[in-house]
Amino acid sequence: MSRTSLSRYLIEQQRANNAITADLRFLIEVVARACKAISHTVNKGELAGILGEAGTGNIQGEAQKKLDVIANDVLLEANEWGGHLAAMASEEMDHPYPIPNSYPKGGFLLLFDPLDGSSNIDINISVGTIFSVLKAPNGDTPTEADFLQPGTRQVCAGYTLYGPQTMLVLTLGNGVNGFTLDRETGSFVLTHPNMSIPTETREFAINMSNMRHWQAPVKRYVDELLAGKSGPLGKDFNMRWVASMVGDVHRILTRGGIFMYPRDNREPEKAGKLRLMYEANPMSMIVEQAGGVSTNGHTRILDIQPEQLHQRVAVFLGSKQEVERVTSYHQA
Ligand code: AHM
Ligand code: MG
Repeated sequence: MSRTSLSRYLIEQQRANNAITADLRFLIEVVARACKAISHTVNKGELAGILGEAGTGNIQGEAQKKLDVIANDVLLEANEWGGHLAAMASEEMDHPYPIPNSYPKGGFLLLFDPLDGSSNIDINISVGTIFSVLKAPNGDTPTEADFLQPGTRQVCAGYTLYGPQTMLVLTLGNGVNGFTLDRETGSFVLTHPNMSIPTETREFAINMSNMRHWQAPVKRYVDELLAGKSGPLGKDFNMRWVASMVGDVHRILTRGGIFMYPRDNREPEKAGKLRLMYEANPMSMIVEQAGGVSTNGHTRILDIQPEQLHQRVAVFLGSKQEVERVTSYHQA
């Protein structure tokens, strides 16, 4: 059986469906190439001396791991010279990275969390890269304000999961497709066409250790999940928490579930832990394109007008029935 490579899939999308331009196709190929390099480095682990702390912090005051910094550099270097981008922004950089003047500029903005799930790096558990693509509104000299577009304006979003297999999951706005890296040929192969999230589920994901800090609607909902068959939901639920959003979302795309990272009372000024532009928006586009739902408890995440590049947001995403239920509890 002949397999479809990522390159062939993208060419066919460009030709048949006009879903993407040649520039966007090139952009995705470059991101995929960078993810292969990151995958290779992640696989080497301590053999390459790349585990542990970098000794630096990012703008959110989080300690950076060596691999956070390496993955960020790989994505910057891969994407700066090709002429497809106007600028990049990363969870690990204070400000946007304009394309150097020595290179031609293109019409897209690329945003990424270079290595999501940092707490899993040193313990050999799955991590991932998340990315989002927007159009640059003002030509080739973008400002920070140009990035502040709602998630509905994303032209493409994806993630690469560095797990037992390395997988790239991609949406161009017409469904979700999963590609597995064939390490022998070096190409991503379409293995999971038309991924879709079941409407109903019996599985939830939340960091339960924060329970005492949650707000009332989330407490109520999780109490009902835990009450199982004899409770108001009338069925038993199972729990999984990878602590890598990429891993948790990938499970939900594969067999359904609900993922929650609510805002809580530890740091009431923060609207959650996860970042809107690098994590919530791309994952929400993927989840919606797979038939799921994604909200911050009140509104659709993709409709939120961003105010800051690094802003945080509460996240409830996954199987429609459960995300709608917990969202409705916030309105009660
Ligand atoms: P990171 O970008 O610093 O790695 O943080 C994001 C991660 C998500 O991947 C994951 O869902 C969450 O943080 C885990 O949080 P917790 O440490 O509370 O389990
Ligand atoms: Mg992250």
